[in-house]
Amino acid sequence: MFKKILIANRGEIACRVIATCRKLGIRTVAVYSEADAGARHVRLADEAYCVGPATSRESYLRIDRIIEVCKQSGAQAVHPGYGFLSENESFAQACEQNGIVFIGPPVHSIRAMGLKSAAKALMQQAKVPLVPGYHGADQDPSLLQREADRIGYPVLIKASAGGGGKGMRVVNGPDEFAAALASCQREARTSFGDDHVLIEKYLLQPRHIEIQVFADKAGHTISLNERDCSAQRRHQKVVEEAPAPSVDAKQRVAMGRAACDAARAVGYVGAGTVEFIADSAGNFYFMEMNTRLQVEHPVTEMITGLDLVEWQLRIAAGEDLPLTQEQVPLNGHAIEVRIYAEEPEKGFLPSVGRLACFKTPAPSAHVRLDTGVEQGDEITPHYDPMIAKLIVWDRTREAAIERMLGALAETRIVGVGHNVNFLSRLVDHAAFREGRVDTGLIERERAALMPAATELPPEVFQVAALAQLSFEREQNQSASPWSATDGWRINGAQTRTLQFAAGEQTKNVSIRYSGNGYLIGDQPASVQRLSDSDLRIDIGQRHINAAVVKAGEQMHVFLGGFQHVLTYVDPLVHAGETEETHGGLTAPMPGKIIALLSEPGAEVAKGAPLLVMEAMKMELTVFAPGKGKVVSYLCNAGDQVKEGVPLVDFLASS
Ligand code: MV4
Repeated sequence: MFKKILIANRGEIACRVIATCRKLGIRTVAVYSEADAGARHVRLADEAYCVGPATSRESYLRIDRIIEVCKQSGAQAVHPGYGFLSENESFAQACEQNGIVFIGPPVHSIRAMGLKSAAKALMQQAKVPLVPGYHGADQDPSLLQREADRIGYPVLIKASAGGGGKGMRVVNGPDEFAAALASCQREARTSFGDDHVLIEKYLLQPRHIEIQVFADKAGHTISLNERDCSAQRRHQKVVEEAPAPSVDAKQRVAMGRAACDAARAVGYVGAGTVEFIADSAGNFYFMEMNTRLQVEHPVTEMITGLDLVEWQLRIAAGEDLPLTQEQVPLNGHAIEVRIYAEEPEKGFLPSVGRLACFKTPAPSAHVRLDTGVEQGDEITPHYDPMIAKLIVWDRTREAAIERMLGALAETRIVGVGHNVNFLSRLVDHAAFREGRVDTGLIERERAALMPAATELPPEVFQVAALAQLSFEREQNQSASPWSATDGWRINGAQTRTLQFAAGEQTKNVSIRYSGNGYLIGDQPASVQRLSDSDLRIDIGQRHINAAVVKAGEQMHVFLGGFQHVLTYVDPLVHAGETEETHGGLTAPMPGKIIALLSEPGAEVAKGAPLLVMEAMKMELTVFAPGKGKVVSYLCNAGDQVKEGVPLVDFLASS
């Protein structure tokens, strides 16, 4: 086994790999960008080296620097994690040339799966089921049109060099084909430098089911069951689970065999994932093979009890697979959700900021949390906005769903926008509970998953008000008794009215002081602090367990499994203020302008989409803040913009 390895990655996956290395007594070398100098993976590793500025291209993607650090530190092998250099042939090759073991498949396997058309031809030879289609070398447009007509509409045109949903066009009929082909080729040429396409029958509402495979250098290849990753939003996976609710034992064996055939066909070694799409009739078809460890590998670990990173290390060090196909366990059910720094309420706008509060459920046999950040760390705009993966396990799928809802309810994140409430609604949704998950679910159910801001229950405001009083009381206890600012003592009044705002809604809560407690209306109320944020509240006969975290004027109320954000309108802070008018429209974060959606002079309604930009690997839309006029655009498609740069000269109408 290796004595020391380098981890060419950051964030949660770097931390994940370090954990297994520690267990096996392997020393770890981290690399980091200037933006990550204080990151958790740097804190956990035995040694760490800066490889460049924040931009990935200048740091985590610098093959030369990473090889240099291997030599300098004496690392014998490199674990690439996922993303960055994990599926980069040149990197795997550079490792080999420098006598460093690449903890991943051989260069030829990465190359064979990199090009879709060539991979499909190989899969056809290996008798792996393929979606009916055309993947030939002849790219004559009239031939492609004839092939599409033969396959039957709808068809999907895919860029051969594409992946992860980029460079695809759905074509619904023969007369749409030529234009869609031209547009797909144009995108493929600019994005991948290769305009080769293939054509497939387009399956409606498929499930995304993938098989984890492992192969050793002796040629043994086995599958470790499937994962269902159908719950996606714009090709970003949101929830993954194992086993797949739609797959029975027979189909599992068939898919496992097909996946092993696919891996053998490219001489695979190490951990890999063979992606299939499956229709409602139980047919499944090869899509692509990911030649790396995947983000969602923990659900497979939970149902098999195996450490997949340990297997990767052992195989890379030349050991044989420790189990035969028949010995692979499948116990219970595991679900993973990806907690992202993004705001579902604002069109999933990525969010950046410092994690003022980051509390997660305690790890156990049922709950696992993989993360690269801790409370106090910052989510920056430079990398993927994933904050953490929350993984649960239980005996049955139903029990795992309840575990997940409980774990999400215990998760408290303040300081950046996040999708925890959204995840709770998704996992609790009837379609998800019933296992009716396909790739269109989130889009179809967006109204249920992102309910328009409704009036919050009065209880939320009452909890916030009681929490505010308890915070004030605590502050005053540590100061001189004469500095007490409780409204009723200053004014000698018996009633204190606290004002809160939540979205468009404002609410006053009046609380009367009564002996050693409070009265809300005619209900006696009390509040007890259990920790810095946990509260035990009694209102009338009701006991309420809640938590309230203050961040400036914001009060984050965690109640009944959901997080509510209120603003406490502190009269001392707001004295003398006048209402602010809306400012210009500026870039919410650094990124690239993708498209302008309106035109100068256009009169638009509140919420009208004005432009699309790409930031943190996500597309985000900038909307009109109110009814008004687009005076002019201050940017063009293709521009790289810094945070805060004005994008649109917008004139709000009164
Ligand atoms: C498809 C398809 C329907 N029919 N191919 C999207 C990403 C890439 N890996 C393959 N993708 C798809 N290929 C045919 N012939 C639908 C998708 C697809 C999809 C696949 C898996 C998970 C989510 C998806 C979301 C939209 C479309």
